[in-house]
Amino acid sequence: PFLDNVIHHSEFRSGRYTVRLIEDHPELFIFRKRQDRATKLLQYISDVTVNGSEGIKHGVKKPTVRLPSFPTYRYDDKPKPGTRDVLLAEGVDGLLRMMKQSKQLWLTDTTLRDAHQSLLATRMRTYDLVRIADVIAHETTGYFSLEMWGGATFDTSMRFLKEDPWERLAVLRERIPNILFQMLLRGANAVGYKNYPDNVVNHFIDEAAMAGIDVFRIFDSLNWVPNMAGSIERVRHNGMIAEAAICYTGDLLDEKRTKFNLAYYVDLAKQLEQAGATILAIKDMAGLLKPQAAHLLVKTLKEHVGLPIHLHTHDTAGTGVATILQAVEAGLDIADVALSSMSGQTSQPSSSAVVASLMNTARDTHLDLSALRVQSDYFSAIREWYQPFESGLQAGAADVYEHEMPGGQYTNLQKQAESLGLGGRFDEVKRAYREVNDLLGDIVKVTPSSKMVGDFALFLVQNRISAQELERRAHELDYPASVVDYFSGHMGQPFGGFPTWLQEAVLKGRKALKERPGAGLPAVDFGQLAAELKEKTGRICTEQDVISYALYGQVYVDFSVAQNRYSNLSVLDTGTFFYGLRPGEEAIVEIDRGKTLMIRLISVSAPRPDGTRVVFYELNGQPREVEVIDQQ
Ligand code: 3PY
Ligand code: ZN
Repeated sequence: PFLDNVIHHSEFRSGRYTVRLIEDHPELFIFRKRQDRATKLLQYISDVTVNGSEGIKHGVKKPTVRLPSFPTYRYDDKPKPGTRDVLLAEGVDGLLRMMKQSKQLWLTDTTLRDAHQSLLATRMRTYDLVRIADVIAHETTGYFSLEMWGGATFDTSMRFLKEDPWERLAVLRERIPNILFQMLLRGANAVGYKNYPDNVVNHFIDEAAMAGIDVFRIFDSLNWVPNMAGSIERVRHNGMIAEAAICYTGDLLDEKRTKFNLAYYVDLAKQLEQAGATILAIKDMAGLLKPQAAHLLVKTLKEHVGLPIHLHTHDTAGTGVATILQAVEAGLDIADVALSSMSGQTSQPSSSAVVASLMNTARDTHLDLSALRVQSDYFSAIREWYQPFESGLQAGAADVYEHEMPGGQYTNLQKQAESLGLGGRFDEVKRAYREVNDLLGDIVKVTPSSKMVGDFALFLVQNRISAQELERRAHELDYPASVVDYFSGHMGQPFGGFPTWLQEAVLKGRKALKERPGAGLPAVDFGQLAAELKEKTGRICTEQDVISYALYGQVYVDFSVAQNRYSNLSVLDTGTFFYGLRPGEEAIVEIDRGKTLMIRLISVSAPRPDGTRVVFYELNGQPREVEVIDQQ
């Protein structure tokens, strides 16, 4: 077990360990009890088979998935060197120099994070990502980076998938050592929905850098630089790439919408350059940046700041590829795309469309279309498993210019609406979303401000209150917690300030913060937190566990309890994880390298008088039975 601990330790995996690894890390001597993992996994499969899983009701038809063939590699096959090798050998400056000299357009593939956050409510499991990881490392080495962590993946993996986000990072890092890994960091909100104490954000950045994140895209949900400066500095302190983002909203080309104009973005970009950003990102989280506006914005920013520019857009209305190409005309350095089967609509524009468009031009990306196709075919097949999380949209929709909802929020808000019984009234929710934006004085909407606008919109729809009625009755209402938080200044300060009438109505005499919230939050005592966590979970925790707990509290505890009950569920194939097994079906589960369980479900008994059923299996040829409470 000691050797096991060492080889799984993040510093050991990242190759950044020193000879003092063992002395500096007492947790290496913590040996988790050997558990009967087979029994725990059978318990999970039985629970799902009888009762369904989160978001998928019992009885939903299990899709048939036929995986296309793709190349396989031996463990000791080394992929060709990529951008990460340049970063490790020549540092940040060396990497930027190399990129500039190359003249090509560089691409970030978002399939492993934003694409599935935007299309499938962030539900894609580590199991499915890892299986294609070797192919990515070997066949598409020429990316700038892979966005594979952060945003909602941290929350969703623990809350819904019962997976450890740190484990996802570790296993992908091991398989893809050569391409930069990029994460989305919500500045002072880290990977959560509220401002955290500075030492939590700093500690999170340190651990993420050590575990293998190279590029941190840092943004603030109100474009408020004081909430980003600390993260930029900390990423730099770790020797990593601080990509600071300006969030784009409104419409630069619309002369009637003057609040977020060119001067606003240039000023913001200059402040971020001053704060120490390595790269400037334009984060068009909703897909509102039209092609000509992208040209104007990139060209103007290039005239005023000296940083490479990285464009992130969503293809919601269908303008994504055109937007990227116009930005390339204006000198864009890096663009975000997703594999074609995971692109379009609320996701990123298609990588193959961009690669093909630039082929044989001065900005040729040098990526291979057939290699992209193999990966796209893989995701096209496994996407079937995630059918219940699809938005139901058949094509792009220009109503995004009305509601301005971030792509990454769309399917998540839809799920939130369904859970409140408002699934059939989502059009009303989208309209209310826009009305709330107008009531707030037109604000930047991205996590967590977008979550607040979404909560506010759901509140209005659920209570059947129109925007006009709200204006009349503002003082009588009790608002959702996130709305109170926003008006209390706990997310920072919006550009142009709060509408006073609404702020007074929401706060009802409570005081609003004007300062940076993190500055007033007491530092967290991680030692005390570790002790508390041990008490709650009965487990001795690693530094990563403690950080997850500091960020996610009860969500982490629930996840940890689920892990104690079921063991590590990321070993299960996705069909079994979401839909369980039918009589006669088999799951082959590799619980450790070379250690495999053959699980065959034989039958499920009728309910007994006490409400339980018995599920009969063959486990590696031996009969086993598991009792489950039927909750249907
Ligand atoms: C997130 O913060 O999760 C986002 O994707 C914002 O666009
Ligand atoms: Zn996005």
